[in-house]
Amino acid sequence: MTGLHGRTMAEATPGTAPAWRTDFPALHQEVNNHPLVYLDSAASSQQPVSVIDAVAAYQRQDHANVHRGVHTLSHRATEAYEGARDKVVSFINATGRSEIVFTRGTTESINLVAQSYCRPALSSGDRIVITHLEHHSNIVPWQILCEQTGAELVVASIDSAGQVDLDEVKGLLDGDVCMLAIAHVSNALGTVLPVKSLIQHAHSLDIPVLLDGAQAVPHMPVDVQDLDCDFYAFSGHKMFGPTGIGILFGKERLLEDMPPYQGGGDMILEVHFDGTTYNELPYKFEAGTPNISGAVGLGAAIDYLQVAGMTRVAEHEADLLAYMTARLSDIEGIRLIGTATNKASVQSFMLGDIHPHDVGTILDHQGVAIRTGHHCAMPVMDYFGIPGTARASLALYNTESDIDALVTALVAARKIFA
Ligand code: 7TS
Repeated sequence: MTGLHGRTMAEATPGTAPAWRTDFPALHQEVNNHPLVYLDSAASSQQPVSVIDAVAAYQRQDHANVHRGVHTLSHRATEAYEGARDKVVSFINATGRSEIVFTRGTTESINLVAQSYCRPALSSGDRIVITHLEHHSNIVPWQILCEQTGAELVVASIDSAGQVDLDEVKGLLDGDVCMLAIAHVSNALGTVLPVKSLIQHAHSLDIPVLLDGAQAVPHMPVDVQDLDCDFYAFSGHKMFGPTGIGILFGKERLLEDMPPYQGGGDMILEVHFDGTTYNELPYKFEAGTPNISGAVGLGAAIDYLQVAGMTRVAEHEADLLAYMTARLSDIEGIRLIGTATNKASVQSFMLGDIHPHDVGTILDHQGVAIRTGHHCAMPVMDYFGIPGTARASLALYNTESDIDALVTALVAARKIFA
């Protein structure tokens, strides 16, 4: 197989980015008469052929509803669905299946915690602490909760590099705080937050911690027992799996005490008009027919990442991010947004006074896919006083030649607007 970048399978060393690239069919196409350079994995990553094939095989042979049939296909579908849950358990080192709830994505996972864990416990005067760099998914569910309960949302500030101040966040935590909900990695800025230290401090005050791991899980090893977080939310489609499937990890003793988030089939043991008993974990939180093929694809994506090795992925992306930052810094008139000391996989920037959307459009004409706009992090844009940024985001399949193509396209964009 020859990719558009001229590499052959024979040249690609196994376990390196060029080899990983060959596994992703979508990367090997032309867009606007240029080889596609995909630098938008923070929005959604591409899928390896093993994921595409696993979903297709499931759809062709094994599809039926789960947990409810005596027939063979229903058994196969149940095995595939529950097998995917086992893969998640091992991938993030949860203590067991009861701690892994399948959801639609990070967004639903966070809403579930807000409504099921926090809402029954909250009263007026209680506080939820987040940071200024959160994705809207980790802002709006808490705003809704505050409207419902009279609780207060407290926001820890960021500095001009896009970092949170550990001591400031710690200073916001006291006995009235019922949740610290923070990103593990910022999607707009790439900042890696000092989550372990914050979790330790929060726990010393009996405050539970939710981590939004949407931008961490595809890029670094994540061990929820080592982190000791209480909840961890992430999405399948940012980790080389399908859309519409996500995960909520929750510590079993917390999930056990939480009421169901939604009612319906599968989440019950018995239903009578004089009372209903709920199913055991994690099914209590999975009302209705779930996204079975999504789970199958997610399981295959986890298999792919386990073989790739998350430490190797993290090392590759760290090298690539350093290369991208250095190359972008050399472009005349560029302003990098998000320059934290500890970063992962993302670089936002402004190119002179060219509107980010214009930058994105000109890059697309050259086959380079980046995201432009507020990245669902409007408060970050407010802080920097800008309407949005252009953002290049990396995944394991990117290479230095992708960065070179980005830089060439940006230099061309500057000339057009000069
Ligand atoms: N949290 C973070 C940190 C994210 O980056 C995203 C999606 C979400 C939550 C929501 O995930 P979902 O799968 O439930 O939608 N981030 C982006 C992005 O950066 N560009 O498009 C989506």
